[in-house]
Amino acid sequence: MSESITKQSVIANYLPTVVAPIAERIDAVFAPSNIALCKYWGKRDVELNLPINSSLSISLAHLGSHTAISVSDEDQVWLNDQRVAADNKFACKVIAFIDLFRGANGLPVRVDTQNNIPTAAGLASSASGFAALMLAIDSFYGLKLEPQLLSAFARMGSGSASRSLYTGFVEWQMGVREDGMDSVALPLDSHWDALRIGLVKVSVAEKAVDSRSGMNRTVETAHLYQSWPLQAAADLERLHRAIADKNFTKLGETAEQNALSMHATMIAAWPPLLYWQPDSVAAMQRIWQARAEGVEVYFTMDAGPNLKLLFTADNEAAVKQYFPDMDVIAPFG
Ligand code: 2P0
Repeated sequence: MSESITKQSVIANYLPTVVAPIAERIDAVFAPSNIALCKYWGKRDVELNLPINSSLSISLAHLGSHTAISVSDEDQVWLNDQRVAADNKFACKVIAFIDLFRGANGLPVRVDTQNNIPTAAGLASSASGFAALMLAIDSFYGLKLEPQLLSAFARMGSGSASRSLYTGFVEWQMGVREDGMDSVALPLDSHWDALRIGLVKVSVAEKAVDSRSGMNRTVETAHLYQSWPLQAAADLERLHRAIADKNFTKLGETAEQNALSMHATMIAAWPPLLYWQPDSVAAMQRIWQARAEGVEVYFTMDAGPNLKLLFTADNEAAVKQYFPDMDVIAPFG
């Protein structure tokens, strides 16, 4: 753990001496949202968002964030065509992230983000948001950073953003370096065309405890958390094998157990953290019932009440019988 290394000091090593816009505006760039099958939960360095465990995700194809940047006479942050107040938490995070690159005397900018997923509803909008912002900064300032640097820097905005630079399956390797420059995501060279993700929305309301505070609270107060790195390491290996073998049962079982293990550590935190609502539990029970009735469907959940279902294309109609309102995503197009 290093208290002295700052994001600014790490990033400065990789920037040109002068960082200035190369155009009045750049067209919006896109980054997908992602769902972790092996979760990122807990940091070994809070400043740099360095994780305690490696994680593995699947990107959500067309669902994510489009971000554009333009020169402006004052800093402005827009989200889904609405201007966000300058003292809003989201706007402050966006501007603070841009400051890491443009420096103290940088020109004011306008940042426009369009999310086509519900913001702060456990559908990982900060992942796609910071990944798209990183790509927009790279393009606006003409930085031409290598993919691994883009991933490492996006991670400093939000850990899960490191994974949103890529489509398909992505592994974020925890790394061991103090400056975190080996804590980057890499895409897996695997396609799984038949894989489907179902989004079951229980609530799209803003959550009371964001995942950043939730994970820090869990690390600090839950004794049960000590078992998490072992669980995550074993699950990561199982997922790699399941993906290589196209073994859907193994993939689904591992993802569901991983998510429930993460939630167990949250429940064991103090004050306790329970992101589930009664409808979340009802949905879990419906999934277990579906499995008992021979329909192969599994779920994963993040720091929120919504469920993400995992199934294969041949079972889509059967799963819809249980969840008629779910949105279905084909992550491999
Ligand atoms: C994940 N989550 O792997 C896990 C599972 C939530 C539960 O990554 O503090 O918003 O910005 O690094 O990336 C959400 O955490 O946290 C997250 P920060 P982030 O998807």
